[in-house]
Amino acid sequence: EYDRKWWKEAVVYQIYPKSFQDSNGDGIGDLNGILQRLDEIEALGINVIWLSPVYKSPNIDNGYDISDYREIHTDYGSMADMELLIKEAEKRNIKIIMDLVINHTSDQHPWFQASRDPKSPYRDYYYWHKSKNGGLPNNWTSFFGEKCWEYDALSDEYYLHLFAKEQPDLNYHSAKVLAEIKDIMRFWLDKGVAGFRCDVINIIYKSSLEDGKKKLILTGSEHYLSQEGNHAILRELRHDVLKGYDCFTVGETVFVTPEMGNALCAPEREELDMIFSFEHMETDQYIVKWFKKKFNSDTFAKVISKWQNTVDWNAIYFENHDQPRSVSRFGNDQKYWDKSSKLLATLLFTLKGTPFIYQGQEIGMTNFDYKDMSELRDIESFNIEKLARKLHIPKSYIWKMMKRCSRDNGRTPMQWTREKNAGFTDGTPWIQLNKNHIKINFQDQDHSSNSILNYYRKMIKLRAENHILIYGEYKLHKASKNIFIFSRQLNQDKITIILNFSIRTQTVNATGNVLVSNYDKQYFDGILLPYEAVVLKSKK
Ligand code: ISL
Ligand code: CA
Repeated sequence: EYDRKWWKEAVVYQIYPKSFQDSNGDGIGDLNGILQRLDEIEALGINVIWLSPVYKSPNIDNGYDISDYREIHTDYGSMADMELLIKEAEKRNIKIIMDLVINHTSDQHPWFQASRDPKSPYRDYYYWHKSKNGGLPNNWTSFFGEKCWEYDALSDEYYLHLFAKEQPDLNYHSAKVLAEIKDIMRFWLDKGVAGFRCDVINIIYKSSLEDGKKKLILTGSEHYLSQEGNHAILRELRHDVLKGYDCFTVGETVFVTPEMGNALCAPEREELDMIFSFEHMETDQYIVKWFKKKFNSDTFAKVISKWQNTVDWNAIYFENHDQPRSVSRFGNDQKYWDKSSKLLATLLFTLKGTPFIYQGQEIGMTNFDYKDMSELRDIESFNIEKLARKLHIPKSYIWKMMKRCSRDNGRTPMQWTREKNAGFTDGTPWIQLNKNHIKINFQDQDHSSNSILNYYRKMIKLRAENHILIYGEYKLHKASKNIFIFSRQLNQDKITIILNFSIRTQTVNATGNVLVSNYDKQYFDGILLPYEAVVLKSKK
């Protein structure tokens, strides 16, 4: 028999609260808005909601810069609203996991403010260092295209920040920091949350602050990527906190190979339960995401396959709040918008692992239709634009980079209706809606049996009813000529998934009874239409 776990059988829905549903007309999504949409989430077949940060925060990085881990941002509501949301979700058998952002805090966090005084007991909560030879303490570079050190006049020293300068890194060499984090985790677990999505969790421990080997990106990263000390912290959190609760963790882990992935989430390691790996999301880029190459579905399929074969249980995802929309990226958001959205859904729910849907993905939302920088809101985009201008990259090319790669592609408000502001808000949205909400919206799709939304519902139901799609062994059959074929096997049963990632009609050799087809085929004759996806059932 296989190792049954509720979080393996679950389908997770990620909510980016700011862009999901506004309930009070201030243009910002909020907790009450989520509450109003719980029925829709339940009807989709969701078992777990991952809530992107709703804590108190100056929102320099939309909540990934926390100034109080035990308070709700007033934009989103109150702690009472949060408790009600947990309770109402539970009534619908939906659990909630929180975003745990512990690599850094906000520079407005009281710990950081106190730590600016060299004599403060909070001084060692962060990395404070003197200038070295008149320059910065080391040569590291940040995730957002800047230097990693910021000068603070109050203490005449620099502090480390791997992300924006408003996000100082916590120092895990201090036992006090880890003790604080454990308390914060218990605080939320005691409130009834069912676990955490752990932000950049494999870089929290810096083994040394020495200069790094000069690299095109992230100089210095060999001193903090998945260090032994990082593994030790994860085991300690598991042992001292998580073990006492019925919960799970999914780690956002950057720059990991399948082998490193195993070291982070194999069950016997007792660290994380699953991870978001990035390799498949990086198949359409050169070195950094800002330099895109043409999407190649064969490479994509091979990378996915490699992970399926190496890591026993992983998070399956094609979108989140940091990524452009999958249909615009891996599918075709024009003529084959419907078919390719459904093809990607077919893949999402038939791979081995826990599937994560990002809000709007279930209705095939696409990248933004903005015209210039003034419509963007993301700090990463602003910093990269600044850097690109400094490097004399032509303005028109910079805008092209933004259009394809900006994180705001995934942050346009949820398209609920065809009306003005798409039912997201009665006020002025904090970020512009995509004008295509007239064509792409929840309400229309809810009423159309053939919609992408109803295809998602069907696939989620199919997965829930067929343990073979959850626990079955994965096997690759073909990843070439834009055709991806794999199977899942359990006991005597076999399910074969056949995907045509192209606009060409192609033929393949496969037989079985049709379980699902994005062309509503009743039987399969080996001919694959553009972006066709078909799931066949047979005996081994
Ligand atoms: O978004 C990325 C690429 O554009 C990633 O490099 C991203 O910065 C990285 O995956 C870490 O992301 C997480 O931590 C960041 C935050 O800005 C992201 O929203 C979050 O998902 C810092 O907390
Ligand atoms: Ca609001």
